[in-house]
Amino acid sequence: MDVVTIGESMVVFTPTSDGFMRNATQFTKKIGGAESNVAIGLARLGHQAGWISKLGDDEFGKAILASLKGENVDVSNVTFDKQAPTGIYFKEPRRQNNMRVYYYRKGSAASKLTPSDLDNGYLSKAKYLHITGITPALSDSCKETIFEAIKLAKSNGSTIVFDPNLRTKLWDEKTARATLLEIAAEADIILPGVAEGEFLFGESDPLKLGQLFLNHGASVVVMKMGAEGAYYFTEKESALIPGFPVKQVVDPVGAGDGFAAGFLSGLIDGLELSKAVERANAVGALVTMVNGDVDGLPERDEVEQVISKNGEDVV
Ligand code: KDG
Repeated sequence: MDVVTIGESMVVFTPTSDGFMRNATQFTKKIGGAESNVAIGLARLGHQAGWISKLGDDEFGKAILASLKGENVDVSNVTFDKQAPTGIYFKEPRRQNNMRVYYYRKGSAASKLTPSDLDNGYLSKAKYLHITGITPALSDSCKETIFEAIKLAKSNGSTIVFDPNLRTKLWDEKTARATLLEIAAEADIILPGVAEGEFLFGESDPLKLGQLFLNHGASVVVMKMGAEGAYYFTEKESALIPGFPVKQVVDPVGAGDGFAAGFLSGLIDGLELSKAVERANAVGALVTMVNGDVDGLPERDEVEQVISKNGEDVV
């Protein structure tokens, strides 16, 4: 297994009409969840990805499982909870780059994950453990599960990749900051955005933030800069890798997960850091051009084309 990830996937409803959702009469139904988005992104690029989760034993849970299976994500460590439902969320597109989200996920099946859902034999097969700051926000038992997974991954020698994915709707800021910093200290690779860095360290200069994350424990920091691209930092080197041009952002949700999938894909393929970040930028850009959290995730030839034509196909 190249990457194993742990988290909640939900059914996503989006109004088919513009304007406030209160006036909507029709919705599209898709699926989304940061960690399963990354797993799908990796599978589409030809890698072996496993997703650990809990789903409700309901129609939406079955839909999510079928989608992930259809994407060739390993779901052997996904279980159904008989009592709790699959989470739901709604996306309300307001303007370009402005998407409101409304969660209906409190008490969901995924929030019932506990450390006993982790199979160390399974985790030990993973070269990379991918975790985000969403899962520990879901419940105390989810938080314990994440820290247990980190402990097991460390003892197995897996590389821990952490995307802070700050979701202030899910927890209070003080707990969020303390928990995300605690996880960041355990991570080998961290993929923050500048706003997340500012939230954690009170610093908005990306260069200073890069160093702060390194001092905090990561050996590789990749700071997402939106359309500008991304900086990478190690103790030895740092550089800004420019992003690919996107004429119109259709749906920004999931771009960070595409970025993570592209970056991990580069590392798995043994690319040097600058090239892995370039692949991450390309996948992130492609995701923003399509409606849906996973719908724009590309297959390998599309990414290669975009990179070789320096974004020409993206415009
Ligand atoms: O990164 C995209 C995710 O935000 C989306 O797929 C839903 O997991 C989700 C969340 O918690 O917001």
